[in-house]
Amino acid sequence: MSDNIIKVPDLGGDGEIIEICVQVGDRVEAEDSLIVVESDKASMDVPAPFAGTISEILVKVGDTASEGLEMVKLSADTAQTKQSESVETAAEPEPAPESNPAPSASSPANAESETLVKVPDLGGDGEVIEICVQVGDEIDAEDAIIVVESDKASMEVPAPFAGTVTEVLIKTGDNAGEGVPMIKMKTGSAPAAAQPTASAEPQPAPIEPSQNETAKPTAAAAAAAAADSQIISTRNKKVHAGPSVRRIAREFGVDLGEIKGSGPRARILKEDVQEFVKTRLKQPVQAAPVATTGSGIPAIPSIDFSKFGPVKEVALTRLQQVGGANLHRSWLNVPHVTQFDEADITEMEAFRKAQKEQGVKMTPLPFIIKACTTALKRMPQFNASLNPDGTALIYKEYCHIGFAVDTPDGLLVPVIRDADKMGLQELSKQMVELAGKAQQKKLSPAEMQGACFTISSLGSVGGTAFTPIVNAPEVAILGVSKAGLKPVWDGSEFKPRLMLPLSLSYDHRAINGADAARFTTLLSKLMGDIRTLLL
Ligand code: CAO
Repeated sequence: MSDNIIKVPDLGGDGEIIEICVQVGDRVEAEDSLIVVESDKASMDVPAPFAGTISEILVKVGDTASEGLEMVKLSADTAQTKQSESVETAAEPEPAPESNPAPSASSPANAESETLVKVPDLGGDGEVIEICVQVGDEIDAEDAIIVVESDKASMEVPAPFAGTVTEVLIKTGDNAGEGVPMIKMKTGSAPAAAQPTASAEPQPAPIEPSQNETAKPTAAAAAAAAADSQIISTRNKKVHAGPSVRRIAREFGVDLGEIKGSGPRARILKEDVQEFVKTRLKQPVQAAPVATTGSGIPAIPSIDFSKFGPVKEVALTRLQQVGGANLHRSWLNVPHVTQFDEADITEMEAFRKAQKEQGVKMTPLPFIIKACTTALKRMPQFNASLNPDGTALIYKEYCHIGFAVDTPDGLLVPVIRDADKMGLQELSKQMVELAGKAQQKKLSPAEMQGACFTISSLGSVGGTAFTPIVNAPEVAILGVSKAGLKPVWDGSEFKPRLMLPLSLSYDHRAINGADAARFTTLLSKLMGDIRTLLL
């Protein structure tokens, strides 16, 4: 065992250490994350260059991670010491040895040096179907140099760094096997992102951007590019587009199948996507996405139903369109799970009916809202939202409850503010008032905002269970179905009990399954004995 000081490699700029992923005594494998660094562009894991045991940590969260900063001491196994020495050298800002370049590019050692860029490992051979550069072109890192087509996919081979093309050594029709020279490039300076890392030799990758950046023509990057730039069929149409164009299209939610490419072989260029988005923005509001979705999701083919029989097309109301788009967004973004349960509301119903006889009309819903606010107080993780990047839970110290109202124009969700501070009668009054306003289209935007948790009651309609869609960024929604009499075993005999079906859908990123089961169990308990609501 020997101690090796592991230093921060060239990250292409400074960043702040936001996480230390190891502790003294930890055994790490090569490539395991040591620290996470955040710059203004991305957060990146800095991996261990070889396997070993952490003997000392030399940095702390908040430190500036500059190139050469000593991060940890790593005791390598004896067998690995030799490799570790070269690793430490590699972590120093020294040029890569010219004699053993990575398969993709020889590293530019000096400013203005000419660099031979070769085809990286693409996971198999393919035919060059397009040359994307000419002599004299100034290209950026990741710009496509050639397009290779195999029997599985077409893929762009990106430039490993920015520079000027000085010679093109490959032509269409050539076989693009690993190591085939593609172009020569002149670089102004030795760029960090272009440092060749992955190769047949297990060299340490100095850094791996965690945000899906593929700056280096590694085997993994090539595979990702291959997957990304596969010729996909959208609306029964083949599209040619590279990874960067596909990324932009995904960001804008654009279906590439709708775009006519202006590049060679109808290839879709960045400008085509930008132009498409500009044109779309000028058009009136789009209907909720039905046949096409973007985000790389296969589109549902549009069908002429009149081929099969008479049809009539009726436009969705604006409310249905907007509501549909919101539901679709939640459905796509939130990993949903639904927890089912039943509450014995026999006693609650007896109380409600007694109240009714005395002239206090109330449906079960105010009781359900009351039970929910009480449960939300006890389990505040349900009265919360994930922050936008999903790294923290924002707990709300208020408790506003949304409830779904079915109107002829579509679904509306008015919000009862500070529902936790109200008694049953006040809740009932608010509910009736807001539901009435919803029916008459008189709800103000403020009356539909700020909910922490939503209830969707189909109890007056029927059904035994359903899976409601979480009203994101809320983290859970309670679906309520129709209560019915069921024989329930009380330990000595079956008794007829009025059972209320509950369906709790939740965002599994924020809520774990056990807590969801605890929440519905708590709700059942509270509704089973409404005296507990007073506690
Ligand atoms: N089980 C059995 N009976 C129920 C019940 C339940 N879970 N919930 C309500 N009922 C009964 C009520 O008690 C009432 O009967 P009585 O007059 O005899 O007391 C009857 O059903 C009608 O109730 P209601 O619909 O007038 O009142 P509500 O408080 O239950 O609901 C509101 C109000 C606005 C939520 C409801 O009218 C509504 O719009 N629900 C639809 C919500 C919806 O569409 N959700 C789906 C969203 S996802 O697409």
